[in-house]
Amino acid sequence: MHLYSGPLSLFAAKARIALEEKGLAHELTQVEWSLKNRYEPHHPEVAHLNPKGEVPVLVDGDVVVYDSTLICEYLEERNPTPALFPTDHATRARCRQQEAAADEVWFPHIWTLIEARVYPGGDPESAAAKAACSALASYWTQFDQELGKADYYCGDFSVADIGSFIFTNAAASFGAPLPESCERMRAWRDRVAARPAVEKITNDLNTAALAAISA
Ligand SMILES: N[C@@H](CCC(=O)N[C@@H](CS)C(=O)NCC(=O)O)C(=O)O
Repeated sequence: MHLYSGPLSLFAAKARIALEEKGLAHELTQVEWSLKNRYEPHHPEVAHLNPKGEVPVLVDGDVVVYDSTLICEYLEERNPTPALFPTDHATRARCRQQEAAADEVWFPHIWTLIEARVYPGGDPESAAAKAACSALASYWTQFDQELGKADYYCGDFSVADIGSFIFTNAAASFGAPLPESCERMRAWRDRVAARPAVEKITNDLNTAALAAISA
């Protein structure tokens, strides 16, 4: 298998963690990214394989899958163990819903913070950045309550934890950390961070972030 990733791509990090958790051998291509040009020009293979021009893209023989959510689902069906999705339909739906919420409800606010804090011309004190921090704070409180006493969001570790962790971790770097009041979520974050697969990919993201800052 071959994964096209991006050194700072949070979506690609989700796919990378799933591959590592399942212990699946793969080659990795990190496409170019810079503060100035972002992903332009797109990597030619990514442009060819994904009409959206985005990473991650997984190539497995003749099979091409783009989109982190679909890649995680493909990997689960290809290699069901260790499982990254719950088995019963209701918990599986809850898992998928949280993974989608992290991508589509949390991430837009994190993107607002990235634009405000990382890219030239952004204003970390803007009304939009403040609104993003306050929206994320309410999602953290909600997640903390939903987690209850469970170690992981759906009981066992799943893709809901992968996506939620990646975006929670990024949000903390961009001004929306977990408050002390979210004790259960903070313990969950530490538990997820300590998993070898997660630690490996988080270290790669941190190294890439440092390189981008000092470039
Ligand atoms: N929904 C997609 C989102 C993927 C995405 O937004 N990828 C970004 C990097 S994090 C990208 O490749 N952007 C290319 C561009 O902006 O041109 C997924 O889950 O994989």
